[in-house]
Parts: sequence; C-alpha cells; structure tokens
Amino acid sequence: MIMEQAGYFASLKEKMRRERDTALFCLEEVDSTNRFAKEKAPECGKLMACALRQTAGRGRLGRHWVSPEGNLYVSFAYENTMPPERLAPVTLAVALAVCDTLADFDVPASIKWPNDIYIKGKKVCGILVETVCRGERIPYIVAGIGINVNQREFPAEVENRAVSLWNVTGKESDRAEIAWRLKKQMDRRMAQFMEKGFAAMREEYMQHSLLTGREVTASVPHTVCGICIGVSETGDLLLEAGGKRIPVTFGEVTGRLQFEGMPGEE
Ligand code: BTX
Repeated sequence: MIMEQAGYFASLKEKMRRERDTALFCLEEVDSTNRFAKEKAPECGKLMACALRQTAGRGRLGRHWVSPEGNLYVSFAYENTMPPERLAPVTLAVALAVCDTLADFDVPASIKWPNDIYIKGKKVCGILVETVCRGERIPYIVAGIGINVNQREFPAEVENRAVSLWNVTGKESDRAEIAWRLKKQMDRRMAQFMEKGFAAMREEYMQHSLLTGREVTASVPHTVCGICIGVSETGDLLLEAGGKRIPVTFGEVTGRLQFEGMPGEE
C-alpha cells in the first residue's frame, strides 16, 4: 500500500498553479505519457503529462518500460528552437536534469551514456526523448522520464537490473515534490540547451559519467571496444582504442561493465 498516493496529483496541481506557461495533465492511467504528450503538444505547446500507471510504457528501440503504480511517469513537451542537426544531445541534457533532481533529494546518481540513470549499479530511471515533426521541421521535443520511486519489488524481467528510491532510502518519497523539482530542473536544462547547446553542460555531465575510465563495448554499428575517456562537446561518447580516439555518436553501449553488483547490460 503506497501511502502518499492519495495526495500526489492534488499536491502537484497546487505546486503548478503559478506555472501558467505549462499545461498540466494528471492521468490515472494511460498507455504511454510520451504518446499522449506527442499528441497534445501541437495543440497545447509546453506541457507536462503525469500518470499513475502506464499500460504500454515505452523504452528505446521498442522496448517495454515496467510501469506499475507507485513511480513517476512523466513526459514534458517543449518548443524546439534548435536546428535538427544540433538536437541529438538533448537526451543528455534531460539525463542531467534527472541527476540534478535526485541530488536535490540527496540521492547521488550516475549517467550511463547516453541517458540511463543508475544508482549503485542498477537502473533507477529511463529516459525516452521523441520529436514531433512537421515536414523538415521539429517544432516540439517530448522528453519522457520514468523514475522508480516507491516500488519495492520488481517483476522477474527487471529485478536484477532495477532499483527504486525506496530500495535506496528505505522510505516512501513524495512524488509531487519530485515531479515539481524535476519540472524546474527540466526548464533550466532545456533553456540552457536551447540557448547554448550541450557544450555548456558537458563538464557537469562528465561529473556524473558512469563509463569514464571503464572498458566499454559499443555498437556503432560495428563493434568497437575501448576505454571510455569521456564525452565530446557534441555529446559523443569517446573511446580510446589502439592509440586512436573513437567517437560513438549513436548506438548502444554494451558488454562487460564490471561494476560491483551490476548485472549484464543490454
Ligand atoms: P531503455 O530501452 O533504455 O530501457 C528499457 C529496458 O530497461 C527494458 O528492456 C528493461 O530491461 C529495463 N526496464 C524496464 N522497465 C524498467 C524499470 N521500471 N526500471 C528499470 N529498468 C527497467 C528507457 O528505455 C526509457 C524508458 C522511458 C520511460 C518513460 S516513462 C514516461 C514516458 N512514457 C513512456 O512510454 N516512456 C517514457
């Protein structure tokens, strides 16, 4: 039984009353807050859509995001002012906003490039950034964020790799407070990204980087193995192998990541 559920939406609506530029949607159940936000963005502009549960939560590459009650499922839509060719690292800015938010609650977290958020070697949050396109233009960005908050146990498909704030802190957290802080941190990071690009936050991103100094295997799409030496100003993961520097722009980082307690990667 999750005690804080009753007041979650009422409390969030109260906090959002002064945020007149953002339309708030509080949904008991939805297939996917990202799907919902993409549909609403052209009509509403900047928005925040939260759900108690999702019936078809989406991960990247068609994967599933486990979405029972007790956690945070939220999608933000922002107007995009960045040219499409400079937009790719926006997902790294969102990851940083999540780390900023968790830090506000004294929970240190790391980012596994590009945008998975880990605590103690397990995934606490997933991020799915999608775009709304009009011909060549991308007028809106939708950033979907799932944070495991008050869930105590996970289904078999993710139990070895997932963790919640409850697992870490041993107590229930106030989702309205987290959603509110997340909204503030997202506004800040998205404004910074739109104005200055990823380069302006690269140093901060590096401070949270889980992979730096580790041996990493990346599919780019051919397989490359090397030591991660950081992230470039355009958001590429940088590997060093055979005396060469190899930028990884896109793709999945896989392979043997020997973190204590970390299970196999996907
Ligand atoms: P991803 O593809 O990086 O991660 C998906 C993988 O993570 C799954 O295949 C599974 O192994 C694991 N996983 C699934 N559910 C969980 C969970 N609750 N906790 C930890 N690990 C899990 C990450 O995709 C992007 C997820 C974005 C989710 C948000 S929720 C709000 C918004 N709406 C929506 O439909 N998606 C986003």
